[in-house]
Amino acid sequence: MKKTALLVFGVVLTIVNAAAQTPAKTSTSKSAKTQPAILQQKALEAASAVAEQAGERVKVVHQFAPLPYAFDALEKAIDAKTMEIHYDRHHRAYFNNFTKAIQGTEMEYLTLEQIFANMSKFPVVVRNNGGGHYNHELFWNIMSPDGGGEPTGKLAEAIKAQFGSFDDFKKQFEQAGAQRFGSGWAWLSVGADRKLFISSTPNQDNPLMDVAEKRGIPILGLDVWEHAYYLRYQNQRGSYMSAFWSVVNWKAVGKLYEEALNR
Ligand code: MN3
Repeated sequence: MKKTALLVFGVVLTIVNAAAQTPAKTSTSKSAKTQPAILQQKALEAASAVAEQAGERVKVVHQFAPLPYAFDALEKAIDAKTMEIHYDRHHRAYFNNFTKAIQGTEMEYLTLEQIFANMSKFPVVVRNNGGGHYNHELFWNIMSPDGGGEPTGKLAEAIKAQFGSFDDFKKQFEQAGAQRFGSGWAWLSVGADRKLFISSTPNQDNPLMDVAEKRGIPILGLDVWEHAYYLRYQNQRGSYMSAFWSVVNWKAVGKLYEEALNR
């Protein structure tokens, strides 16, 4: 049996000869770097295409990446206790339940984006927990203790063109979050027409899923589940959403925007 470990953009893959009957073994590496899930997916897809050409199957190794900052780093918007519970319990549970749910199924050979694109064909447990894993990884990576301010460059231009001004954009985005009844997310995404749009999804759905009302590539997401804000803000979701802007990492969002345009 031919087995090759690939390290692509910090993502570890194990390639196993398709003819082999032995189940694929997975491997991880301490050198793997933290990457937004969306960039990991791109790397995985590229590696997967190469492996498929060689008649091999790629088993995707999902990773629960370290939080890119300390629990108390975003204090100006989100308190340390909320961050700790949110990352270490909620996100970790989504991750564990997702990897457990796909074990021994065809989904082990699919990237998150490939699963999301066919979401309606897969079990709800994968939709909730795979979505939960992806959404939170994106969320952690579009925030930073050095965040805030305004976007620059191409993203700033696109926001102005699409929403009138940065302030109008923020208003519409907060509205999407406020109008989400119960649990869910507010999103800024790039549509198939390459234009930005704002949307909201229930539970752990996201715009990459074939079940989403409006589909696109998310570049900014805000968790509006009560677990994301209740300790400090109680029922004041609006106060949490307006504080969120002080920690948004526009540099990271701008990078995701350009990545989305380059697909
Ligand atoms: Mn959450």
